[in-house]
Amino acid sequence: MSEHSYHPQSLEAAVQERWERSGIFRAPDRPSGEKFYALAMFPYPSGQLHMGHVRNYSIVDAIARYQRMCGKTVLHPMGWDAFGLPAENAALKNGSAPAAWTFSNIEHMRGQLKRLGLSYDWSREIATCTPDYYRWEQWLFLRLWEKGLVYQKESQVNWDPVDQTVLANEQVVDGRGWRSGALVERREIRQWFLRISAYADELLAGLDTLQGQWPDQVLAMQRNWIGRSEGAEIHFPLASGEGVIKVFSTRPDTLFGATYLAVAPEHPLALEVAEKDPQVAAFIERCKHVAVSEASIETQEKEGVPLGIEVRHPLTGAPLPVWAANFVLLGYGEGAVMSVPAHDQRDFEFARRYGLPVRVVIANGGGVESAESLEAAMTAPGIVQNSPGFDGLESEAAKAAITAALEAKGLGKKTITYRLRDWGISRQRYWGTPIPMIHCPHCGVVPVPEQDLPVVLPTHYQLHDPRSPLLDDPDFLHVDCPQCGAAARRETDTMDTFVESSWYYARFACPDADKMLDERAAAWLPVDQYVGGVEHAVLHLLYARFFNRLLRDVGLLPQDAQHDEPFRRLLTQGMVLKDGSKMSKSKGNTVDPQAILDRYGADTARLFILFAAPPEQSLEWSDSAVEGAYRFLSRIWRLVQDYALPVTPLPATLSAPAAELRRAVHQCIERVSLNMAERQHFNVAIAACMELSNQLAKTEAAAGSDLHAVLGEGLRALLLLLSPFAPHLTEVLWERIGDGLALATHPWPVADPDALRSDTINLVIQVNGKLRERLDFPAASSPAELETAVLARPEMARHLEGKSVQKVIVVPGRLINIVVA
Ligand code: ANZ
Ligand code: ZN
Repeated sequence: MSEHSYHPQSLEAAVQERWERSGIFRAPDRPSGEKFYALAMFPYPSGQLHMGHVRNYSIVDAIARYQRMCGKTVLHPMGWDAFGLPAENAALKNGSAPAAWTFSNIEHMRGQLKRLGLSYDWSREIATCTPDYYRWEQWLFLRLWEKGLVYQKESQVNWDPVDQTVLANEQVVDGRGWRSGALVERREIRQWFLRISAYADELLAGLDTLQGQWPDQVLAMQRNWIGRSEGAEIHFPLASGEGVIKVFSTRPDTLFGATYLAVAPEHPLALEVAEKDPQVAAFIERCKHVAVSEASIETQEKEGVPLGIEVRHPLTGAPLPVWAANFVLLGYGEGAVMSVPAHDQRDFEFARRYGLPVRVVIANGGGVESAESLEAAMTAPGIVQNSPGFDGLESEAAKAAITAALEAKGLGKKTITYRLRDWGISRQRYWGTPIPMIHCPHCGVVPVPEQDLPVVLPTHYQLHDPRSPLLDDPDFLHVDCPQCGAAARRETDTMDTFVESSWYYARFACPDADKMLDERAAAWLPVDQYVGGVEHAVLHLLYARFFNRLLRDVGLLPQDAQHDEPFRRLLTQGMVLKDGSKMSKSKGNTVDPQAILDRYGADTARLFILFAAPPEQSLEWSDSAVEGAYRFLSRIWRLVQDYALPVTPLPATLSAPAAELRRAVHQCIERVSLNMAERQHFNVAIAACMELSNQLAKTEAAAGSDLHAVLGEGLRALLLLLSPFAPHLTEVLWERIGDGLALATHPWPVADPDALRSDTINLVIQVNGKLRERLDFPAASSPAELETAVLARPEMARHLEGKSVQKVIVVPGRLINIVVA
């Protein structure tokens, strides 16, 4: 290695080895002083790092390094989200075992991450597919079962009739099995659910505490997903015989406008009628072929069929017909709706189509609309009419009054409904955490006793078809019932892999604990800065927020506001694009990070990716900008190598050029610091460093001069400021011109207010409001002094010739306007 040229490969390897030996990035068990927990969403070990990873980890590493230099005790861990379908698919394709495939991918990717020089505490590495990790998930599952937060219910799956297996949604392509090509069928099977709905209110309220710390868009998506609706549960007694139909409505003020009821096609009442009525049965059958998603239900043609049943209006007793309709969701509210065609558009279209009555009960501004002339529903709130006993009330007041009247008759109550459904965690897949339950022919469902945990997932199978090998393994399946001792069968469902990623951030604090979490978790949590893709805006982040509360409620995290939320601040990084579209294997437009590392080194890759765009925006790949980042680092290299040592201390007073250079140095410190902490616009921070480096490069200073001393201070500052982005290069250069302290833990530079203060100010000179000149003046000049100085300038004579000065306006710090006539 020549001392005079920049060779990133050997330089970076040497620095990384030094970091590893010194353990400088090890976090202590408990933070001393102020802590900072920096975390990137951990990767799935697919085999190769892609640019999205590089971006994500470069962002977090810059933040972690900055915080470390600010004196905080930093935790910055890394691990692997290692269960999931791709391992099974790969195993089917090339005959490898999923475990072997996964671990060899981890090996390779760990090497790539180390090559990037990320400041991880590798002693905390976690792979979620190891029993040491997933056993705690099984342990928690048992606790939640005891608390009634786990239950089983029938739920639909995609069934591949040829491969005889349940398919994940992503394995269904155009309605067919990805492997067999067979038409997929819907099947109902019993599955396991976590009762996240019990936390809906708390999960919603918690979002308020994240305001300003999480992107608004993510908060809005979470709010929508939880979907809180205030309204009333209303009971309509069946006209013949016993019982009621319950509906949920957000508009009890429109109760007198209800002209019929509509129930979901799978509503028990519809199913009952279908047994005797072939027309109803045929309708229900037709509805089954529409996907169960809300989106497809919203967009379909609204259809229905009368059930031949009547209910009575809860307040007037008037008879209303009951229909089954395809737009009513079984899983929402009560699975039934009171239809108010005059004030709900869906109900309106349905009523017009089937000739059902329309009754206007909300006055819209001026006159009363006649039901016949309505062309669309009037959905706005207003003044209630046609509602005996409630006429003249405003909608909000009418809601309360009508709900109270229902409550008095025992036919309704105020209620809140959430869109959030319970979390189905059963997967009929092999490569996942076994659900620790046993099915006994006598006792039913029996939990695995705690002392028998973990239920270890066997890893020796060769996969030949997509069916879970657990189903055919007698050693796994057969177990004695823990309650009665009879021959019983182990549960073969495994957990959704979102379960593993719902608590890994807490386990990083205590990866070797002999319980799920120990008190180190409370000491390190919450994560101070979390960074990942916006594609996780809803599910992963919601599940992690849910789990954090579960961990609290089983006593593993403290009951205080400080620990309610797992991630204090969230940054969602933008995508990496090439030629305007997302870099992805399927598009064939990827750039392999390995190739960039081999050619330019890690510092260039990191610097490019942080300089190319603010972190939350998408980033367009550019070969020439990568080249530019490399050239910039090479220039820094030369600049520092060319500096004539030693760096001498600053003299007490500086000449004007030295003071000016020093001001530039400290302005740069100020700008970079602001963009590291608050704004997180690393691109602006790097641009400021580039600007300063140009200025330093232009400075010619004789050794021993005050300018030379300031140049030395400037180069040191530059290395400190650049170190979160290009940690290897800066560390090697720091050895040459630094102050002897280790760079990675060196105090972050602070802008000196004295240096920022300028001796001169630059003012605009106007004549009658027109810009004539820009001039430097001593900063301490009074308005009178400024006026005299300007008027005395020979250059002004030209503008003032033949005119008389009426007055001179001085706007301090900005401009001087000479008004002439
Ligand atoms: C009567 C009514 C009158 C309604 C009116 C709206 C306007 P959000 O706000 O999304 O919670 N609804 C209730 N259960 C339903 C189900 N299972 N499937 C489809 N629709 C259902 O929506 C609540 C409203 O959606 C409820 O208020 C109900 O219609 C309908 F002028 O009741 B409303
Ligand atoms: Zn038993």
